[in-house]
Amino acid sequence: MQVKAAVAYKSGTPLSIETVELAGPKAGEVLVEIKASGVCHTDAFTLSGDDPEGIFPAILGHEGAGVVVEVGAGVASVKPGDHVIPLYTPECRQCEYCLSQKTNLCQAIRTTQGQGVMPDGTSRFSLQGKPIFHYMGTSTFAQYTVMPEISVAKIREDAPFDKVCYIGCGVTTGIGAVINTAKVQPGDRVVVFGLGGIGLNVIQGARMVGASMIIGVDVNPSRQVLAEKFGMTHFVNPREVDGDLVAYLVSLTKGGADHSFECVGNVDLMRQALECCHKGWGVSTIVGVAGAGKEISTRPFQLVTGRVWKGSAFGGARGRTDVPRIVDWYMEGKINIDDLITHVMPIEQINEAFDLMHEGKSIRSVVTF
Ligand code: NAD
Ligand code: AHE
Ligand code: ZN
Repeated sequence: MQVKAAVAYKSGTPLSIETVELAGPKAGEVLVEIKASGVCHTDAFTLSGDDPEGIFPAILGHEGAGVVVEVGAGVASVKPGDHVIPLYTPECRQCEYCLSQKTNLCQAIRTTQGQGVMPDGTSRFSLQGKPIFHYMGTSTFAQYTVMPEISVAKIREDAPFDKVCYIGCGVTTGIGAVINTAKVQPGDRVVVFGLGGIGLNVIQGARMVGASMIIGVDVNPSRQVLAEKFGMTHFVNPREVDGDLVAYLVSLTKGGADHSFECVGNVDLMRQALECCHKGWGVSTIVGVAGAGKEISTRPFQLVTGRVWKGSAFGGARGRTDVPRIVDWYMEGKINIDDLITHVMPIEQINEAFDLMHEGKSIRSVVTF
């Protein structure tokens, strides 16, 4: 079939709206009509050329919601008409990783997903006979996309696509990092570096679990008002701090944070996030994605003296199990998504969504089809 899609031809250039060819789902795959898709900083990261796995031409997008249109042979868990959220972290429930119950990082299709193809090694997308690569197994910047069955979470049908698409990455990543990965406890003092689409969800999660102090750190002062609405108790603009930021945060938290989260993707901030943690027990969770060639560093003494460095992908969530529950939380009013979706636009204007992100003017832009 012919489908409208935003194609990334090469790194560092705007996306191009094209009509591309999409082949139907093969065995174990599903064809999904994407109704809405958020634009995450990771899409911009890959488009910038900083992603070691970046591969072009590709159809980016990994924060979508839509409807199953057709299923391939052997697909049993979803049927045409089902509403779904695509999962860049699938959940096969059969691989060593899924069965371990120690991680959400299902590895059933990770190799081919990273190569931009379906599990059989081929792409379903093409243009003028040449393949276009899939992205993160989802490619939600297309009106229709094909995914493995294990890469979709079935959700309730009364949930609005243009809101719950954000659960496909940002909401789940932020709240999940707090609940699943860090396991923040009531009364904990929390520091969040980066108050964008992910960091504000970390703040929302920290408030949900009863953190007593939630400090937000961002160089963009316009983030303060919204962050306070989501539960931030103190705002710190590093550019307005006299002297060392780490010492300032340790003092503000009266000895160091119980938990910190890096939600920017900057390795210098990752070090500050670790070092502002409390001696003996503070845990720092890296959520931000750093570019090719970047490495983190600290004095090993920071770890010897009890600080812990962790990382979190997709908030430690098992998508097919956890995503429908998070959609329920939204529909029950337990979490706020609406105030974080600052811009909605047709797919034709997707490059404006990237501009707004880079200018610090949006939290989440959602494109619709
Ligand atoms: P965003 O652009 O919405 O927000 C980034 C925020 O960081 C902005 O508010 C910006 O002002 C702030 N910032 C930039 N430089 C800063 C500095 N030096 N000090 C303090 N604040 C600074 O991005 P996002 O969508 O929230 O994504 C954040 C990061 O999380 C990205 O690296 C993204 O790739 C990553 N991410 C990771 C996962 C995961 O599963 N681990 C999932 C989604 C996104
Ligand atoms: N491909 C990059 C890493 C990108 C990355 O870390 N992706 C996160 C999700 S970001 C969503 O916005 C993730 O889940 N990673 C786990 C995985 O298996 O990809 C690189 O550095 O090569
Ligand atoms: Zn994302």
